[in-house]
Amino acid sequence: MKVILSGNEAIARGAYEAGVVVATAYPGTPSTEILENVARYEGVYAEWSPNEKVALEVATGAAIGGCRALAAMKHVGVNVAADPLFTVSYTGIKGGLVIITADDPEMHSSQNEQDNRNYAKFAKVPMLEPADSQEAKDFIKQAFELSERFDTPVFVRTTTRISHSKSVVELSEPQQRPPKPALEKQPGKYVMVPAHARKRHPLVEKRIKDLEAFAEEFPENRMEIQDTSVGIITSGTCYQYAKEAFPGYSFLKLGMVYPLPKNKIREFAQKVKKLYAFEELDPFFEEQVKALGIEILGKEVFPLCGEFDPGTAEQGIRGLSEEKKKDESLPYLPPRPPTMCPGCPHRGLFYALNKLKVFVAGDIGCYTLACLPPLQAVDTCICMGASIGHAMGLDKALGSAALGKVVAVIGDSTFLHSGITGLLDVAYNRGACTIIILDNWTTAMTGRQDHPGTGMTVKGEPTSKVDYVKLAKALGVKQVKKVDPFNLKMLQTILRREVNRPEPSVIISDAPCVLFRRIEKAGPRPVLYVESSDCIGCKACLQLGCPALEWVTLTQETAAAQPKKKGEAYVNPSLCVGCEVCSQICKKGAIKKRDDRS
Ligand SMILES: Cc1ncc(C[n+]2csc(CCOP(=O)(O)OP(=O)(O)O)c2C)c(N)n1
Repeated sequence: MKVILSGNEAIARGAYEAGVVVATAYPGTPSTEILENVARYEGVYAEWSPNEKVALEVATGAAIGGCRALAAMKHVGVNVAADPLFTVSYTGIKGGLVIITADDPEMHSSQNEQDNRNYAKFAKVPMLEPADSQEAKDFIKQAFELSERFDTPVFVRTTTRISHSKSVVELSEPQQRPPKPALEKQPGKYVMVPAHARKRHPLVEKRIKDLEAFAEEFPENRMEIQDTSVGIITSGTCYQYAKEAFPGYSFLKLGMVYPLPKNKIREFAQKVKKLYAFEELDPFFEEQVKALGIEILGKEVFPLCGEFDPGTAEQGIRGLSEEKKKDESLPYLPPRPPTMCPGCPHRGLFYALNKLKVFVAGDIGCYTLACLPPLQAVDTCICMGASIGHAMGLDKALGSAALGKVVAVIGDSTFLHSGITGLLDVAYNRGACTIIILDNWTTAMTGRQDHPGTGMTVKGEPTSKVDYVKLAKALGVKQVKKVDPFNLKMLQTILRREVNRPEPSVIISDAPCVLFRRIEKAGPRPVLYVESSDCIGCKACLQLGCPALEWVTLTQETAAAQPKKKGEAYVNPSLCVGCEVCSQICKKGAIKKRDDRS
C-alpha cells in the first residue's frame, strides 16, 4: 500500500517495520513526531525520556539485551547524549541501535544550527541521510541491519525539510521480531574500564575501515551520470534542491554520509569536468574530498550558514545574482513574530519581572519569547537547563550586589530535563538565588508532550508525578512556594520578597498551558471588553504584549467626545480567553468581563 507520510512518520513506520522493540526520545523540533508516531504501534515500548542522555541510555540497554532500539532527538539533543554516545561507539551493541539526529539548518526552531554529520566522524559512528520519506523509512531498516552487522550504533540524520515534508511511501509488513532478548554478561565488551576500553578502541578503528569498504558497495551511494560538464556530490534535501535546479547534470548522491566511499568519489571526480560539493552548513564532504587531493568547489560558491533551496544551487553554479534568485511570483506575507498565546500563564510573570527590573537568567521554552518587546524580561538563553547555573554564577561573581537583582526562570519540562542538578548546586553551594519554575503542566513549546511532572506517559497511561515542592526541599532548598501566576498582586509581593532573600528560594508558578483549555474545551471563561468611556488611552495594558489586546485610534465622533484621548485599547474577542491579567493592570477598571455588560 502507498501512503503519504512526513519524514518523521516514515521513520516511525520504518522502525516498526524493522521490529523495533524500544523507542525513546525527548521532544525537540524537528524530531518530535517520530516518537509520537512510533508510540501508536502496538508491541513497541515507547517513552518520553526526561532528556536525550537518558533516552540514549535506555535504548542502549535494550540493544545490549538483544532488542532493536531507537533513540530520537533534535541536533542539540545529541550534545546532551554525547557522553554515552562516544562510549557506546566503543562497546557496540547486540540488537540494532539507531540514533536519529534531526538537524535544523536555518534554525527554524533552535538556538544554533550545528551540523551533526560531524558527530558521526567524531564518535566514529556511521551515518545515513535520507532525501525523502520513502528513503527515511527504508534507511531506518538498513540502519538496523548495519548496526547489527558491524556491531555499532548507527546515526540517521534528517534536516527540517525531510522531517516535516510529506511524500509517497510504500508500506511493508512488519518484520518478525528478533529471537527473545537475553541477559548476557560480557564485561570485556560492556564495562569500559580503561583496560577494556583500550582493547575496544582498535576494533572501532577497524570497524570504520570495514564500513568504508561497505560504503563503496552500498547501493544508496549512487552515481547518476548524465551531462558530465558538472558533477555534484550531495545528500539529503540538498540532493532534491540541486536535482530540481539542474536535472541534467551528473550526481553522486550519498545515502551514507559517513564514512565516505573514497574510491567512488575518485571515480566520480574522474568522470566529470567540474566538481561541486552541495551541502548545507559545514564543508563536511568538501574537506574530505579535498583531503583526497581532488579539486572541488564548495563553500567558495555556496553559503556556510542557513538553509539552501534550488536557487542556492543555481546561484552558486551559474553565478546568478541574489536579485534573480528571488521568485517574484510569491505573494508578500507580513512577518508574524512568535509570541506567547493570549491567556498564557507565563505572561503575567514576565510582566511582574519586567516591573521588578531584575536580570532574568532565562531558559528554553515558550517563555523565552518574553525576551521580545514589550515584556523584554529574559536576559540569557543558551541551552536547556542553563538558567539556574547562570543565576548562580552571577550571584557568586557579583556577591551582595546581585541580591534582589537576579532570578532564574525555567520551564517544568526544562527543569526536569537538566535543571535539577543546577538547583542542587545552588542549594549545596549556598547560592542566594531565586529560581522560578514555570509549571504549565506540559512541554508546551514542542506541542504539549508529557514529561515526568504530568503524571501521564506517551501512551496515555497514568503514572507517577513529580512534586516540585518536595523535590526542591529534598535537594536542600528551604524556601519553596507555589504561586498562581494569574494573581498579579500576590505574584508581585512574593517575587519582591523572595528575590531579596539571601538564601536559595524556589517559586513554582502553577497554572496549565492555555492550550489545555482551548484544545480540551475545559469550558470557556468570559472574554473581556474595554469600556470606551473608562479607558484613558494610557496603554498600560499593552505592556503585556497580549495578542488579544489592540490599540485603536479614535474615530472623529469618539474623538470629539473625549478630546484628551488619542486612542484606546481594544480586546479582540476572537483571541481573548478571559485570563483577566490585563484587567488587573488597568488602573481605571476599564477592562471588564463581557458577562458584566448589561
Ligand atoms: C537539548 C534540547 N532538547 C530539546 C530542545 C527543544 N526544546 C526547547 S524548549 C523545550 C521544552 C519546553 O518545555 P518547558 O520547559 O516545559 O516550557 P514551555 O514551553 O512549556 O513553556 C524543548 C523540548 C532543545 N532546545 N534542546
